[in-house]
Amino acid sequence: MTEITAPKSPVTAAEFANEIREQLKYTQGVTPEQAKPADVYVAVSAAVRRHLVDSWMKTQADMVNGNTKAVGYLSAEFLIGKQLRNALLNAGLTEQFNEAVESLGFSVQDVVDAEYEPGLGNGGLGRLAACFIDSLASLGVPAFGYGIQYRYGIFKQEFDEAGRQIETPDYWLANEEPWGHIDYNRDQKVSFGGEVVEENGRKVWKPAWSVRAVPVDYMVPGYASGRVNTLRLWAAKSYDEFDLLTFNKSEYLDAVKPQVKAENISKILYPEDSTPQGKALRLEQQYFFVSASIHDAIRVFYPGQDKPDLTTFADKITFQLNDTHPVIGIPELMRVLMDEYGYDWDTAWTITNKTFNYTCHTLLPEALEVWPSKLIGELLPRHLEIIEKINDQFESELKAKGVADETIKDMAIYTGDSVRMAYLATYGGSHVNGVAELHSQLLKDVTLKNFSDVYPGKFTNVTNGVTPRRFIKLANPRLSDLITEGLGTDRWLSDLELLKGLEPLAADDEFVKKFAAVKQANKVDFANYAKREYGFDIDPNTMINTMVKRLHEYKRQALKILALIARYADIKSGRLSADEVLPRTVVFGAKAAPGYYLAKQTIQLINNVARVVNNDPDVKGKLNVYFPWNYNVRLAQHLIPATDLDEQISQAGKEASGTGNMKFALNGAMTVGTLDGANVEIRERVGAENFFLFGMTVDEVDALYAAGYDPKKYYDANPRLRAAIDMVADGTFSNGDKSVYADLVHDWLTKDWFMTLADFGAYTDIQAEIEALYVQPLEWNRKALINVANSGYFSSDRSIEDYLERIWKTGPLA
Ligand code: TH1
Repeated sequence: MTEITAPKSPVTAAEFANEIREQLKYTQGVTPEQAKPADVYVAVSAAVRRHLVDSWMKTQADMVNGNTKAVGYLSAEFLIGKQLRNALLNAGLTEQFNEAVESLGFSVQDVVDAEYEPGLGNGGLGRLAACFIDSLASLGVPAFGYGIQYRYGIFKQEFDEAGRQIETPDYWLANEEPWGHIDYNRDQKVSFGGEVVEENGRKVWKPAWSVRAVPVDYMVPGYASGRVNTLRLWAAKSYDEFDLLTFNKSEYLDAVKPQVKAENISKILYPEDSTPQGKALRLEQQYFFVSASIHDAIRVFYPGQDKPDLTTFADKITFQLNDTHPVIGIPELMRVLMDEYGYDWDTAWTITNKTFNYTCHTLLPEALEVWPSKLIGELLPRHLEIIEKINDQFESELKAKGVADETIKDMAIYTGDSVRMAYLATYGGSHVNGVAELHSQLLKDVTLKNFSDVYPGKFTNVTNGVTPRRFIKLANPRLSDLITEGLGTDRWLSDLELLKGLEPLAADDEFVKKFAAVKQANKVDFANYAKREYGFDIDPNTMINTMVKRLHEYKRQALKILALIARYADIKSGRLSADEVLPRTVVFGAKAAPGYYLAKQTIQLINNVARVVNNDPDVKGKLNVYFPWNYNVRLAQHLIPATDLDEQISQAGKEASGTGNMKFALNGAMTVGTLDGANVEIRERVGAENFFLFGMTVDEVDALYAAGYDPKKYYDANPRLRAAIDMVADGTFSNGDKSVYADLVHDWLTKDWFMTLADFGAYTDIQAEIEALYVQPLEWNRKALINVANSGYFSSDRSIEDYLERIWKTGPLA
């Protein structure tokens, strides 16, 4: 008997179909006969939302009236993906939806396809925030996600004829968006600029301009918890519509200037990943959402109170700072407590310190935000004063602790010229965490070493995780069914460590064959999807080898493409005979920041290698390369379940965690990877014999830097590497034009900052091991299944439980 704990439907399919009809009629004003799939999509979404409203209201009421501290997850990015299927799953309405839609004469696929994916994040950091709010709701923990409703999300990626990346705006709000509820009556005023004056011995900020922050609420339904939390994304609106006087003088553009300025704040997501973009508008965005959120929390938790007792604030809500982007919240809460509510400095500091915690997501020192003091002074003059005072207090504290003057200088939050947001966050909050064991260790030993020496108790680790609801249940229904069959229960969806129960089944050949059949069926599905969406002809009987992530030098897409070129050259030159070659389909997905020159050259190179290889009869059926454009959550959900081999090949010490690595392992892909980020922990759990490890360790990387790294040596010593680089240089992938990749080649041979050339040999060597296993499907799949069985730890539910215990000190609603 299989135990099923999934949420039960509140209605029958026929009743749900009626609800859809009602929505179509009374809200959208169309008959089922007139309706298009997009109308049905809107109607269904509204109908599901109605099923969630009672739980949503009850969750809010229990949160405000009870004694359970809430979590406020402050994040500039929430990469939530499409909403409909996830909402249906959590409302227990999936089957009713399928039947109802068909009974209305529509195809389920068409209705689901009508949803436009919101791209309100860049990559791992934004997707992590989305997984975390899903887990918080599923665990029944009261929480708000607080962020920005950008009008334009991450750019849409296209490729031109030459294979170059073209960015086009992502206007995701072009059609009706049924999930976000705009609540004009719960708006907040956010002010900027002006000056600080003294009035009656008190500092008073006289801002120069203000914008209206309007909340747009998204329900965040938990899985089988009966709880629905809120993702509150702020949209910027102008207080001044337009200046009628100016308009009447026919100066139409000038008349709308204030409006444009205000609304620009939430207009666009910055497309940089892992690097800061030092722009005034970015600081405006950060302050905008953080200020609105802090005021919103006071409104929510002290309803109707003019003089609330905010000394209890840290018992009502704990704010998690998702990287440095919301760190301006620390001086903002200080200002609110002192200037708006009259608390003294010390009381305000105690509350602020208890309220905030900081997650650092990177190790690249250049990626920690540093703002020019001048900019902060112009935009937020009162905050700059507060930051200076925090810095003074910090210096005295360090002196009193006997820290050397030199070290105190190195640790300055405020240097005079600039403000270091990571340092402000570390001092201003109670806890600091990294996102994988290795990363947290390096944070303590390197990036924030001085801070960890003085405040060792502040530092902790919380290894990232991913939600099994979206990334197994929704993305991979076949595997989900097989897991449930194997375990005899579907409880693994809310307790992923139960996957461990699959381990004995890895010894059962019949079960392993079923597991292999799931992968094969997923590959066929993906091939069809790739044909339909991109026009690709993927052969599902080849190994599907995937590398999807942002394009960044440290992630080393260059290593993959050079190895691929070497393989191509091997076949061309006859070094490898055709029947020695294991047929492979390599799939890339990656966006490059628009201003990141080498990353964009790498994209162009991948596209042109694909063009040359896929059109060369000499390698036909042996090697194919595809680069579907515009990698996003939807594509991830199709591609990950179909992947045999996943690439996690960053330079050791550079990838803070990675979360794609977890999604692939959980979906039964094998990983080829370095000892970096969460790869280390994945390998520990699935077993060294079930993971393809290669490459230098952090210590070896450091030693090689120290000894003086010269990439040219590796080029000279390895003929296959040399051949590959020479082909890029000589125009093989640019119709003979040697200039196209000249800068990329020059960088490889003279700088190679992330030691791609040094790891090339180890990376190509391990391919033999990979292929020797792949030709034994039963053994390959046995190992892949062992990966699934031992990856339950990488559920974001476990990450959230770690946050609750180590940092937030709160739990589920009673
Ligand atoms: C990523 C990290 O690179 C990745 O290793 C990690 O798994 C993920 O965060 C989640 O923790 C980062 N994304 C960003 C984005 C910006 C700035 C810094 C980072 S670090 C904009």
